Amino acid sequence: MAKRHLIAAFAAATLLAVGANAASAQENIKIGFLPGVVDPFYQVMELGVNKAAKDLGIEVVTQVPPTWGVEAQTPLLNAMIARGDLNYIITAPVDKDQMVPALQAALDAGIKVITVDTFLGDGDYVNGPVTFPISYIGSDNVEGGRISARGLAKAIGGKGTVYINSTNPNVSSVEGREQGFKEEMAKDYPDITVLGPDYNLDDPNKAAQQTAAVLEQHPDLAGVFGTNVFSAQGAGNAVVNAGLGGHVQVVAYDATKDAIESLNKGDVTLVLAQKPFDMGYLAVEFAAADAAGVTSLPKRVQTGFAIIDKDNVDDPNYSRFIYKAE
Ligand code: T6T
Repeated sequence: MAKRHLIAAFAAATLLAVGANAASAQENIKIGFLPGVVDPFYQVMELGVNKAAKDLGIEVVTQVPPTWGVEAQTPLLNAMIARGDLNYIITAPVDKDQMVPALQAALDAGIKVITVDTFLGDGDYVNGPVTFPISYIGSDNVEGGRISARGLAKAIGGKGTVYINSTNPNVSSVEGREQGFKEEMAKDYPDITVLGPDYNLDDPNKAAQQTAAVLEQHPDLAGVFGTNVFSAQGAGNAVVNAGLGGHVQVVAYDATKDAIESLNKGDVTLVLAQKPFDMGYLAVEFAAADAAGVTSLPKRVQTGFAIIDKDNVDDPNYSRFIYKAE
């Protein structure tokens, strides 16, 4: 064989070998997916995880906590570690500090961690207090809070009292939303007073009761910001039950069908759609890339928003981001 052909044959064989290694790295990894709770947001994220797993030929084991909290998420995480067959865990930590030791234990057991939607520590996995996760893939929730503040301020004509209903303290996602909302109101809207947050522990009934109490105490309430699916749902129901639908403006984080129905009825002003499908899909791709030897994965990926109002809700460029879990 001429030298030229020998070199070509060697190069082809090397490429094949690299390809085979990459393929086997993907085929051999097994991923655990542990979201925050059962809700439409994480159901769509699971669709993204499963689609990427199918596309890449990777096995995924999913466990979903029935309620939001460290006491519900930790035993499922421990069980995932105890299986002994997982290489990666993709998870939304339900508390930015309290979930650190259990996830550090996963790493110590040889399982690499990617966080989606929520972060550990301060979310800066390069210079912050927690750096062991491969990446944090999720929305810029502080910016989402600012967008919500601007939307609500505009809807109430730049003055009045507004109220935040949220889930739990120390959850990076909703904490960021509250922070961005308050900062934006303090910066640009001196005639708006912000009440809350009240914490509903991710229970829509509690959110409704809390909002009903605020409506009673503040009959002049102009607007409500619900920082996630169940906060917005409960707070929105309280507004409607008080006969104030369309009068008290509601901004809803998370584009569930329920939120969009309320938008169409005029009971909700603005809906922020996150991109949970992208978060799930990208996280699986990151695990596969890491297993294949990629070393330059970004430690932070922002997935963006679609901001849905009554003028664009039927535009497919926006409506495609409504959470459809089936
Ligand atoms: O808003 C999402 C998620 O981003 C948040 O971390 C927790 O609540 C949701 O899952 C919606 O219920």
